Amino acid sequence: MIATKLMYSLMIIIVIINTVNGNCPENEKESTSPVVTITNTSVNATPECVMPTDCKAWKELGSKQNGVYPIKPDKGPAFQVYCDMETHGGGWTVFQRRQDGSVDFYRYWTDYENGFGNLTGEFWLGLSKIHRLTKEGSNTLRVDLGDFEGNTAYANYSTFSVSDGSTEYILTVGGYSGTAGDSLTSWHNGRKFTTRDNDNDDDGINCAQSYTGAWWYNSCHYSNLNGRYFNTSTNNAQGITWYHWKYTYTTLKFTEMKTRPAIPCYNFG
Ligand SMILES: *[C@@H]1O[C@H](CO)[C@@H](O)[C@H](O)[C@H]1NC(C)=O
Ligand SMILES: *[C@@H]1O[C@H](CO)[C@@H](O)[C@H](O)[C@H]1NC(C)=O
Ligand SMILES: *[C@@H]1O[C@H](CO)[C@@H](O)[C@H](O)[C@H]1NC(C)=O
Ligand SMILES: *[C@@H]1O[C@H](CO)[C@@H](O)[C@H](O)[C@H]1NC(C)=O
Ligand SMILES: [Ca+2]
Repeated sequence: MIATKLMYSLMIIIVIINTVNGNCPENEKESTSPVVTITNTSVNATPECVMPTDCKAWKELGSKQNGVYPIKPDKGPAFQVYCDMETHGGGWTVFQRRQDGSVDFYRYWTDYENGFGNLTGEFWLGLSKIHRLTKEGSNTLRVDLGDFEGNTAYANYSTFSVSDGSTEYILTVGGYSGTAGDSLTSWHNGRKFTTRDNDNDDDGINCAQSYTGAWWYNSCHYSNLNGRYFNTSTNNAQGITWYHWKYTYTTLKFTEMKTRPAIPCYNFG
């Protein structure tokens, strides 16, 4: 009953938003399916239509397919994200993926702030968008990992948020459970973000330069998911690593980072 009510509320809100903005084609109002077809999957492409606040809202609207959806988490502009609708209940807004080394992740501050890559391939959604997704309510984080032998593991965090640009996107993370071990809380909770051109870490060197990545470095890291992509399993802390899974800096084949509200939050005010 509650789910049905929420679904109707969401649908009405979407119609209102779209009518106010007047930016959806006429025929879309007649469509019974909320799924929209996205042709341009670039992180910086303009979304076609104003839509729900995140992937969890899309999921509750009835969308079951993984893929690219437009979202509008706050009063700022809408943007596109990749929604994982399958993993552990679905409704996850994915903000990072590594899988084949096709995208260069050794980039500067502006790129990490705004995002880069391809939402259906490798990408970083952007710190400013991750902040907008996590600044309100209670959010969770899930990290999915895969190695070159075909093993997978995950880390689940009951607390997750990223502060705004004026505070260098401080990571707040805690409440670990999972199979990958916790390579975030002890060294990375409360840390600012560091890139090769913006050193906010707690080490004499620039950790992003030394470990060819960009992360919430301390002095320096137990995890480096934006590190260099190696095409084979290697012991190299400059690569994509999650120390507490392997207890070595073994480079990984696959990573995905995703967030989801902890409790339903339908505050459209
Ligand atoms: C997709 O969007 C990006 C960013 O706006 C733009 O540079 C690119 O040309 C677009 N690609 C297509 C195929 O429309
Ligand atoms: C995005 O990446 C996917 C998977 O690698 C690829 O199939 C697709 O062609 C890419 N799209 C663009 C616009 O580069
Ligand atoms: C992840 O954490 C949430 C809440 O913190 C918990 O309810 C859930 O069972 C956990 N999931 C897994 C798969 O460990
Ligand atoms: C890894 O493989 C990809 C795709 O074959 C290739 O483009 C890339 O250069 C390789 N990277 C390294 C570090 O060997
Ligand atoms: Ca430093």
